[in-house]
Amino acid sequence: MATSGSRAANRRKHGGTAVKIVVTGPFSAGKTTLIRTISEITVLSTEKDITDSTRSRKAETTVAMDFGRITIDRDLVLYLFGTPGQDRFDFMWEILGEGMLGYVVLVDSTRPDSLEEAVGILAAFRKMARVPFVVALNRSQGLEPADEDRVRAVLELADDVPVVPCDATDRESVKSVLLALLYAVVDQIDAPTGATAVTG
Ligand SMILES: Nc1nc2c(ncn2[C@@H]2O[C@H](COP(=O)(O)OP(=O)(O)OP(=O)(O)O)[C@@H](O)[C@H]2O)c(=O)[nH]1
Ligand SMILES: [Mg+2]
Repeated sequence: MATSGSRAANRRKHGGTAVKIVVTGPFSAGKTTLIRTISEITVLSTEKDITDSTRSRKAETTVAMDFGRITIDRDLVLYLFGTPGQDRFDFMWEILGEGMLGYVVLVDSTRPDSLEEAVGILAAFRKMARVPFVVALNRSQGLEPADEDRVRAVLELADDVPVVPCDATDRESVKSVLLALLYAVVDQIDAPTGATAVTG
């Protein structure tokens, strides 16, 4: 006889949905940090020492991917894939984007060039899949309307794309970024023309 406990375990194993979320964005935006902050498993990272001129900004960079996991509830598990930020590793973007439900574009709000770098990355991701995404502004204390307007203009965002402030080192903040993305996914499923975009 199956107890309710074993039924629940079974459901977790067989009935829960695991979805893939990608965290992308420019060099040093905080992608690896964000995934390490929220993951319930030890993050698999592929960081290597930097040897070129960008070394002055930090010692290591992601060369292939980060991988983490967060359980939202019994029925929903997010697998988080972080991309490299340097475009010499951009061949990984498409590999990591395969089958994603949605993605986060993380930008360092303290560096103007980070937003400029995000333009090309976002163009590549938009071309790859018409799935929902959110733009998260790391290292920002709140979000001034003028800052949001600038981000929306530079990235040419539609009104329904969320722009959210973020602290990649803070678990609650990272959680709110992921929830904003999940709400955007649900909104797109609910929208009359959205269902095909999510699956296509
Ligand atoms: N204070 C502060 N530091 C941060 C935050 N996010 C990241 N950092 C620091 O910024 C540096 C870069 O963060 P990473 O997580 O390596 O950035 P990344 O986007 O994975 O970088 P690449 O993989 O090289 O593109 C690290 O030294 C982090 O500790 C943040 O929200 N606040
Ligand atoms: Mg990284």
